[in-house]
Amino acid sequence: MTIPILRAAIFLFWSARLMAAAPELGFRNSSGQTQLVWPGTQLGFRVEASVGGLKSPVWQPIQEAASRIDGEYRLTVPRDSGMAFYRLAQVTEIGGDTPGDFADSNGDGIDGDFSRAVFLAPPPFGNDRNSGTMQFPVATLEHAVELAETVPLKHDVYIAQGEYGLRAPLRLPPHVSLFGQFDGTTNWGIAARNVTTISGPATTLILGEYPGEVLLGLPVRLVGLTVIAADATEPGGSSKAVVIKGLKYSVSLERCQIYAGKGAAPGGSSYGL
Ligand SMILES: [Ca+2]
Repeated sequence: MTIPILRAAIFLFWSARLMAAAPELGFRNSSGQTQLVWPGTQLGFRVEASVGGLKSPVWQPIQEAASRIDGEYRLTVPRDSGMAFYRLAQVTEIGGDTPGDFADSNGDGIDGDFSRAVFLAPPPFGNDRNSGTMQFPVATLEHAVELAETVPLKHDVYIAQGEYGLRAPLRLPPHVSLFGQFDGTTNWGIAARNVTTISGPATTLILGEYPGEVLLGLPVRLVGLTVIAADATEPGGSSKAVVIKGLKYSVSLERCQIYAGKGAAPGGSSYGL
């Protein structure tokens, strides 16, 4: 039982020397299983296992996502009678995992692609002085959308459960998608039971007719959100939760609940979408 572990240790040392950029992969025994560990600050790596030994290695990613606990990534692997070889490999696919399907298909540790997203969570975890990463999310939807519009390759906002209040209607840029239902921990797990609410004035979200819009050909998705518009206050005004107007790109709303407030007399109406 100890021999496979020893072999793995030797290879990991050799591997770390050849690939200086990769963090060192450590291991420990945990309740009769083997736990692979690496620093929690090293985002974007996944564990691969070789099924062909070391003479003719065939590296395949391990499908299970690592958990980030106490400042380190941990991944428990089965201990059987055969030898096992593991390495850390950098995840290079940009856009390789579409969020919202509750699966981590590119092995970077979250449902989605952390390299493409701005992260948003309620305070105190979220803070608009942060840079919007998994460990340092921002706190307001307005600022998250601003970052997603301006930071290269970051077109998505991943939003933790909680309520985000808008003081004014928010017009979404033409290539920014919003994904709710994350859990708001540093692991950024996702579950259908998590409720992410965007509440705003009588008009809350607006899509289309963005000033100076540049179309990148990216579909826009709103996933796992509850949008609540306030009652209209101006006489005759309507309450509109999501307004879509003059759209030149595709938008999809998935698993969203949209609630308009009451229209104001005389003749104001209530429009969810
Ligand atoms: Ca992923």
